[in-house]
Amino acid sequence: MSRSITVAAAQLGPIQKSEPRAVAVDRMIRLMERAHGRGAELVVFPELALTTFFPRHYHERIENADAWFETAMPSDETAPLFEAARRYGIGFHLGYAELTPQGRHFNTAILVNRAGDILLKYRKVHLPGHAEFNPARKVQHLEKRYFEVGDLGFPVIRAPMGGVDGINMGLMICNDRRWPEAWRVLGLQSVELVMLGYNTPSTNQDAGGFEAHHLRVFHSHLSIQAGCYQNACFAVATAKAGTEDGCELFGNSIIVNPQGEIIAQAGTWDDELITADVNLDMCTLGRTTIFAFDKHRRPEAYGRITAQVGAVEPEVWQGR
Ligand code: CDT
Repeated sequence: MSRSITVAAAQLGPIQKSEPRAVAVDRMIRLMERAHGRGAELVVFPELALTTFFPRHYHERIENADAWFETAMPSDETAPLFEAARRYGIGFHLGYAELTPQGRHFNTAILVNRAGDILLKYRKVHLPGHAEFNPARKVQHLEKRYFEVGDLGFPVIRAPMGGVDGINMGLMICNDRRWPEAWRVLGLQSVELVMLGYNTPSTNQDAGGFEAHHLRVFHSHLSIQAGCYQNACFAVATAKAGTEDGCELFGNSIIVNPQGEIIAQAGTWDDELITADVNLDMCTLGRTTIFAFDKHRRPEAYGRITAQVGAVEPEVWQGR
């Protein structure tokens, strides 16, 4: 029996600081309705999908940022997404800011099935940016101020999705996609479908002229395509795009196959649905040949990957 599923990236255009969650949720439900019309069985929404990308806004008193966080999932405001999942028989992935009952703050993503059950939760590990206001920056990126490093590792779950009995599904969030370690930890759990959302500024303020504008999208795609190829999996990568509160985020959401090819790509920087039919059996080739981990990996040579954080300088050749 074919292990095929139709997946969708539901890119969101900008959400302004003044816009309440209900506006975003309404737009997401319209995208789910459209996805259903196109036969999609799983919809992937972006990182921090319910609000503007608030880490660009500085709150001197950190607790004043709590208004951006969800204390329950579902909540009264997000329940309509879960109802839409049941109504349309569609699973979904949602990124949001999580405030736990213990007062901990995470940049979180969940995977929900068509019955409205939360199958998997992931908390972002690679937090970019800085913790203090930086007067040298035109736009702040305060993820390190508002979030703790995720404490759930990179989990993968095998569960029914769409018409397929069991799919190995894993999550990462935005900046994680640039880290091969994140992909490989998912790959080592036989992940077949990776879902990720992102909010990525169109310009790199730290580049100092060394990163041309178009390379922003190139680096995002390069990372996702390499991750899929090297771990023999599919990915659905969904942007929040457009100009939020004067700050531009790029779109270019993509769906990628295990050969590393882009099989669908968004063309706008607004609400946009892209879909692809994904045959999970396509993962078998890579994982039984060039990337048959059990045959070819050499962990005894990879010690530095987990033993070390920063790079050290190499030994210097002393000459003859
Ligand atoms: N949200 C997120 O992780 N964005 C980063 C850009 C950071 S620029 C300081 C990304 O890797 O896309």
